[in-house]
Amino acid sequence: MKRALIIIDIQNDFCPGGPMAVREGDLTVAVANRYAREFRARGECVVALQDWHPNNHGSFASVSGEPVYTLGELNGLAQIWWPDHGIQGSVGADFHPDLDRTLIDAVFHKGEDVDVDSYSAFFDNGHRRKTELDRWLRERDISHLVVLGLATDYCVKYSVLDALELGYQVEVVEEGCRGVNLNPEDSAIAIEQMRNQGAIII
Ligand code: VGL
Ligand code: ZN
Repeated sequence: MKRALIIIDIQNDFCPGGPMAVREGDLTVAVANRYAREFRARGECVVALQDWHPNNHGSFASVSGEPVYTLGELNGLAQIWWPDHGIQGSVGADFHPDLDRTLIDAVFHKGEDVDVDSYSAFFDNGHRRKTELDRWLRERDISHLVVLGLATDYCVKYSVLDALELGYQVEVVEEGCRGVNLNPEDSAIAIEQMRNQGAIII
């Protein structure tokens, strides 16, 4: 059984001070670094994801003209209109400065297609297109994922649910995750959904 650590979207825009700040988002950094050091010390892989949108991404409230954090529809899929975030090449899209990049073996991007949002590390929200992550993991016979990062109720949740569906064993490091919580219960509900689908919450 080979394992990989999957670090989800620990980017400046999702940390305090950013346009889409997740409360205590920056507290995930030390946890990520600690796990990453342990994985590397055992010769296991560390992978990081980045939300990586073009500046006119269809999920942006600035593009739809709707108020931020309200619900609408983008190409037939339910869509929350987000503040501009994760713009390719911007400082905001960069990893948090304290995240130790020297421990990361591979970086994967998601959300590059303007027409569809992409919370999961594996698929867009319409499950039409797949990132390279699944193939990269399979090529290395990695069957067990340890997941942490931002945000519990969006990118962490959808990445974990897709990973379970793809047949991975998944552990979620709860202390290494924080949520957007548009409704205060959202992260707790997300943790329960992940657990119900077979994830082990540690
Ligand atoms: C995320 C909403 C939109 C996340 C990214 O990283 O959880 N959520 N884009
Ligand atoms: Zn996004």
